[in-house]
Amino acid sequence: RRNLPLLASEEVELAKLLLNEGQSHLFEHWPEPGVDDDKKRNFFDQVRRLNSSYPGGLASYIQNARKLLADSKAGKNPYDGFTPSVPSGEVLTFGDDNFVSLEEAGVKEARHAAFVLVAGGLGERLGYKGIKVALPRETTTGKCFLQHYIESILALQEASCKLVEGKCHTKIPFVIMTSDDTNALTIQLLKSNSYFGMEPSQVNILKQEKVACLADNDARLALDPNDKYKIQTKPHGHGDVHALLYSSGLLEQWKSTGRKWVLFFQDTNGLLFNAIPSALGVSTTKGYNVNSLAVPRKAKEAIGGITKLTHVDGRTMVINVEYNQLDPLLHATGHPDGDANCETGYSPYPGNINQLILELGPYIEELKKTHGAISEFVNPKYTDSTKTAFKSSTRLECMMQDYPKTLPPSAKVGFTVMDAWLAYAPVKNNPEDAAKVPKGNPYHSATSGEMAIYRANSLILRKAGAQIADPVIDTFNGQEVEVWPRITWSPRWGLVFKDVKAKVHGNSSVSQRSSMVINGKNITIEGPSLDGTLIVNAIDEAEVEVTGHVQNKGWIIQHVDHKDASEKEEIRIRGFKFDKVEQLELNYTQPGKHSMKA
Ligand code: UGB
Repeated sequence: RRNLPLLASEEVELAKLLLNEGQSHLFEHWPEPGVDDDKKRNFFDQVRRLNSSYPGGLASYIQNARKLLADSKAGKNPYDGFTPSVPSGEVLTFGDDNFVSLEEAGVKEARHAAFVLVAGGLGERLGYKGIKVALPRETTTGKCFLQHYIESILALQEASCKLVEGKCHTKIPFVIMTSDDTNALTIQLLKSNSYFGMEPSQVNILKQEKVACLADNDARLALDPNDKYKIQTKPHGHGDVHALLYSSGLLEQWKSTGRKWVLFFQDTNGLLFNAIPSALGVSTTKGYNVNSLAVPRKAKEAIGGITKLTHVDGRTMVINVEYNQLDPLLHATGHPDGDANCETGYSPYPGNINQLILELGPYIEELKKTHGAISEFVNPKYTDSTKTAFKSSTRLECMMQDYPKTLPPSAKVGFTVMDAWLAYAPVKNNPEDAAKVPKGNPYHSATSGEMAIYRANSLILRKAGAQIADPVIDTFNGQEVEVWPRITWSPRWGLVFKDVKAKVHGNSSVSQRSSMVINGKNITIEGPSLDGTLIVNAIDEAEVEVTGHVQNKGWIIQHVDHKDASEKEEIRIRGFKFDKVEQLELNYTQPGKHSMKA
């Protein structure tokens, strides 16, 4: 008290809170009043923010930390008493009758949905300086992930409304969770691109706060090494999204406007919207309170495994076991090979892609109890086996997919498995790390993320009846990948398989060296044979038929070394670029029917 400036009563309460929780070291170095008073006030501003942004306040944070740190020191396993087994869920096959009818059910229901993108992570593993949602999803159009996500939501909104009689004014709400690391750049990206066509009122940004770092096993808060009046902070993880949604009041607002579903997704999965309509169809037809999307998982792949956990006391739950915990859990429960592939060549545990569909009503009821607090964990790096000191400060973390952990056994928790080629191609790893991924496991890099889009689109067109050439194998940034024809389309053209099938006729063919960009809604590919590059742009009111033979020099793929500083970072990390030698570009800006015979 001697060294505190004259404090407002709230600041006194915050100081007491810290002292009661064993944090007197935070004040020990403070000089007498009159010295650094502004800095001392700023310190309390920070403490106020840390206190109000954590469910239960800073006292709860410190108490939770003490408990988790003690458990960690004692080597307590969070899965003690649980036996893992392989759960059963919905397994979908792309393009079959069941898939098509689920897509239809999902599109119909989409007007009752709200989307939430968690985009607070900086992507240290990718080694890219900007925000990840600003990265091009693919480079035939250069459209970034955020643009693709927004265009996909708008396409769903339009298609869903079309299915109901009369006028439909639904605007699907879209929330983006940012952090101090991503907030300003995300807002700037939206504003400088007119929200990519979405109405600004549809978009809500919720910024997550970081949490205090912990210096030791007593949960003494760490001071910032560069500022002795500041508590060091680090990200708390994507699990923050639940508390933020709860405290924002948006959930109640959505409920009052007839929303039924909240769909969560991550920052860089360019294939995700291929899976959304059918997965939402599963949620609605099965009545799932929680539906997690999954893909077949390669053992040791850095995605969590969806696991059925059975406790000795009889409790069971189906939950994600994070990738770094699955192997020790399996070893500890009589599986000597740990996280290993089975005879299918995949782990028997489906891979969690962190796309969750929650039913809004039960979600709100649960959050009324928990206020969005999610089960946390701590991962201190100890200096030695006595586990008495940390190499660097640590903090509590939480994950959004742990939401079902607090649900009662009566909750309907399910999952939906789809082919990875259709639904999952994240961009997470930098070129060096990706090149070290064991052969046969996915790279999760900018290279594989873009190539996966061409592969998926080629396979979808094949399934629709078109003749798409086989891929060639090539190596970029040390990663061997399949190079399929570079085919992309706008979400409004091919939202669901039925749309694609209706717009592509069986005698169309595309050679391996070709690129095709379809940018418009009513464009029918009436059987052209393409050997080169074709770009078709059309306004909605134009009905365009493309036919005939298109032959030109096309776009040639050039290798780029990731160390080549003369190239832009977003090109270097993918390891290739297009030399746009020749193309046929068709632009339809007038309404009416158009036929193009090349
Ligand atoms: N994110 C935030 O918004 N805030 C944060 O504080 C941290 C992250 P990572 P991770 O599907 O590929 C997850 O780092 O956590 C956002 C699942 O846990 O890319 O290693 C961030 O911006 C795992 O089970 O992934 O692994 C990004 O959008 C598996 O499903 C998202 O959270 C894996 O993703 C994920 O952050 C996967």
